[in-house]
Formats: sequence, C-alpha cells, structure tokens
Amino acid sequence: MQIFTRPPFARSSLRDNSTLPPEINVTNDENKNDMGESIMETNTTNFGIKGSVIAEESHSDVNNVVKEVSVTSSEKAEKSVAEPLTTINKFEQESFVLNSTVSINFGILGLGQAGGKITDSFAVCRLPGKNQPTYPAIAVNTCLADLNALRNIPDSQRVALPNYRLGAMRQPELGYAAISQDGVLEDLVTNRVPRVFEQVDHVIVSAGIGGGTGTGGIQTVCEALAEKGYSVTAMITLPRNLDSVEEKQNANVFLGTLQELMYNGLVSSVIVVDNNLLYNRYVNQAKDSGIDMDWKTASNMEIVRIINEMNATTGLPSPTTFDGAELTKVLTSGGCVTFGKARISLPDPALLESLALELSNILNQGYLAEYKNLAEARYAGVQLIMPPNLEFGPMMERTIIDELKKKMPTLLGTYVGHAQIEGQNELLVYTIVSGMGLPGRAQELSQLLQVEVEKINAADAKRTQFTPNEVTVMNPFQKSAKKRTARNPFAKESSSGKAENPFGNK
Ligand SMILES: Nc1nc2c(ncn2[C@@H]2O[C@H](COP(=O)(O)OP(=O)(O)OP(=O)(O)O)[C@@H](O)[C@H]2O)c(=O)[nH]1
Ligand SMILES: [Mg+2]
Repeated sequence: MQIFTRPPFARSSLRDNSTLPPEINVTNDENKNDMGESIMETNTTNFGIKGSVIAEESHSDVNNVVKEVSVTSSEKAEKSVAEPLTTINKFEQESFVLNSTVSINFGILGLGQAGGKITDSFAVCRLPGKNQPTYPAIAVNTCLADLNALRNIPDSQRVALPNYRLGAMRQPELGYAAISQDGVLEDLVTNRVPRVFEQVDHVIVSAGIGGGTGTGGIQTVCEALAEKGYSVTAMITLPRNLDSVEEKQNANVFLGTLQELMYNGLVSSVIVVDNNLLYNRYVNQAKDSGIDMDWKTASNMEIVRIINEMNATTGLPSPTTFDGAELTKVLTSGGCVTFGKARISLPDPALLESLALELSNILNQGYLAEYKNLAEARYAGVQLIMPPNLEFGPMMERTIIDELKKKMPTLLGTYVGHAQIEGQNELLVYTIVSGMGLPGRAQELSQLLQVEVEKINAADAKRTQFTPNEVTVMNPFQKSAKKRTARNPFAKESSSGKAENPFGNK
C-alpha cells in the first residue's frame, strides 16, 4: 500500500536494506538520569514524605544489546524502589482504595513516549501502608530523553532500544526495526520481563499509536509476551482531532493489525483510550475548575485511576463483590474492554431510577472511549461501593441486570457485586464490559484522515502538476473472513497465528 502523503524521502534516509538509521550512536553520556518517585494520593489523605533525588552515572555497556538507562543490577532496582519519595503528585482516588488491596497483579509495559508516561503513572500507585509500587512497570523507548524524563519507574526498568536514541521520527517502520534488532526482543522477554514481572498475573502493554516507537513495537512485544505464556492486554491511545495527519495515518494503519491481533486471540483484550475524548473532558473540566496542567498528564491519571479503582473494588473484603477471578474473566475474554464510573449522592429518594439512569449514561459514554457497538459485548461486570446502611436488595440487582440486558442483549456472562464500606457516603457505580470490536472513534479517525489526505493530495497535485495514480488510505475495517469465524471470533485456533505486521516488510 502506498500513501501519497508520506514523503518518499522520509525513508530514503535509510541505507538500502538497513534497519538502522545512519549516524546515530548511543553514548554513555546520554545515559545520565535523575530519578524521583511520587505517590498516588487518595482524596482523603495527604502523604508528605520528602527525600533526595538520585542521580547516577550509567553503568551500561554500549555493546549491550538492550541498554538500561542508568542502573543495571536488580539489587539497585530494589534499592531505588525503596528510596525516599521526592515528589508528590496530587493523584486523587476514591477513599475506599485505601482499605483495599488489588485483586489482579498487573505488570505494565509501556512503549514509546505515551506508553512510557502512562506506565510511569501506574508506577505511582502504592498499596495501603506500603511503599512498594502496586504495579511493576517497564518502559521501553528509542528516545533516551523520554526515558530520562520518567519519574516513578526505577532506572533498571527503563529499556533503551539501541541505535535510535533520538526516537523513531513517527515512523512505525523505524519502531519496528528498533525492536527487531538482533537479541533485543529476546532480552526483553526472557530476561527483563520475567525478573520485573515475577509476581504478575496479567500484563498491560501500552502505547500511543500515532508515533513510531510505540506503534511499530507494540504488536511484536504483545506477540512475544503471549508466546511466553503471559496473558496480555494491549492498551493503545488514539489521536485527537487536533493531532497531525501523520499521527492519524499511523493509527489508521495500525488499527487493522490491532483487529487481527484481537481476532487471532494472541492478546486477551484491548483497551482503547480515545485521547480526543479525554482531551475534551479535560478542557471542559479545566474551564470550570481553573485547573491548569498538561492534558496528557491529567489523562494518564484518568487511565490509571479507573483501572486501579476497578481492580481495588474487586479486592475489597466483602463476601458479595464481583471478585478478582471474575474481573480476570471479563478482561481476558477477547475484544475491546470499556470502563464506566458514576457517583450518586445519598440519600436519594428515587435511588433505583438514578441507578438505572447513571448506569445507562456510563455504558453509553465510556470512561476512556465511547462504544456505540455495546450490543456486541460478551461479558459485563458491575460493582457498587456503598455505605453500610444501604442495602443491596433484589430490586437493585434487578435494576442493574435489566439495564445491562437492554444495552447488551447477547451477554454470555454478567457479574454484579457490591461492597459496604465504613465512611463511604455516596454510591459509586463501576462498570467493565468486554467483547466488542473497536469503538466508533476508530472509524471516525479513518474518515477524518481521508478528508485531510484528500486535501493535501489536491494541493500537492496542483503544485506539482502531477496526478498520482495510486492514492489510498487503508480501510482497517475490511474484515478478514479467514480470521473471523462465526463460531468464535476470538478463537486461538483460527488463522496461522500472528497478525500481519504492516511495518514489517518495508
Ligand atoms: N494519553 C496520552 N497520549 C500521549 C501521551 N504522550 C503522547 N501521546 C500521544 O501518543 C501518540 C504517540 O506519540 P509518542 O508516544 O510520542 O510516539 P512514540 O511511540 O514515542 O514514537 P516516536 O516519538 O515517533 O519514536 C501521539 O499521538 C500523542 O498525542 C501521553 O502522555 N498520554
Ligand atoms: Mg517518542
């Protein structure tokens, strides 16, 4: 496939048949780093611990295939995790999180800048009373500056892909080449990952699919982890309307592959983060509240908040929660996963009506992306967090199940639970739904891109007096019949195994 808007000279800077860009070498000087840690706060507690910033010289060997940013030994990794905290992020969470452990031990692996920063935000979470990260985290990037800018991931868990220290220039083929260098992936999945993710139940691999490193690497990493027996969720961010044609184009091409990854069963599920939705929500909230911070940081907190809170609800000491095994089932049953959260003030004289309304709203809107295709869902879980004096009666259960069935008539599994928490004075409603195809935003992006590409092509044709004869933007929604069987669209046995990599043979 040829895309007219990508200038042919962008790739011609590569030597013939070479996967490496010329004149870029990793030096030890680049490997210096400051590291600080921050802590996730609840909205009821302030942690005021302060400490010193650690600055260490790199001990990496330039000849090593995969280079740690600065600290090499696992002993140092443990030490750096336990260092006193240097920065405090105001990272608000519901207070019930304080009384809960999490049920699923996620390991988070981030690729590229977006993936790394999201992973860095996960690394802020702490279990109650412990100064240990809730989620072990690994950040992988071509760009050393991006790795150095992370604040919460220990140095030994930052992996610099050699020979591309400036980044992959938003070219997924460079990201793919970077992860495909001899020994790089092998070192990651056989050395680093087992060491850091020793206690992990489920791995979330995150990347923004508008750039080069994350987009080019995420498929390869997910497949390699799946082959090593890890249960893997791919988490991707989609570009905003404001983002460039390049970013939309990269996303558009990759979404086709992502669908194949989903349908051939190598990833357990996909979490789509619609940056456009998070950006608009942030801008509206910022207008009302006068908050002034980077929307990406705020959005990354939103991602961590909803996943960590959902995970914590299933770890609460209550005999009737939607539990960790059930959450695992929803999360590993294939297709996309969407989350929802609502808050109902109490007392509410029309509580059942409010519950039905809020449930309907959060299912329609989605916390991280909006799904108009919820009817395709296979599994749904609902968790209520309530005060001890509120009873969870059959009418409440009925209200929830009716609402789920209305929106998702072909669900295979429904899990409804609740926990009564001392000190809780509102009703919190959490939802998680899985099994759908991609959200509407994927199609919308493709259409936006088509319009922008046509405009650019028209302008170019005018300028050069040349009419291109091959102008295509790949439609990622052409379903591959071979890989979608009516019996089980996410079946492992279908297809030859791996999804085709759009960046692999360029
Ligand atoms: N939600 C969120 N999205 C981000 C963040 N940083 C970047 N993005 C988006 O992610 C997409 C990919 O950008 P990067 O992550 O910078 O790209 P990369 O994988 O590092 O690739 P190269 O820079 O080309 O090597 C872009 O469309 C960004 O808008 C972030 O912190 N949070
Ligand atoms: Mg980058």
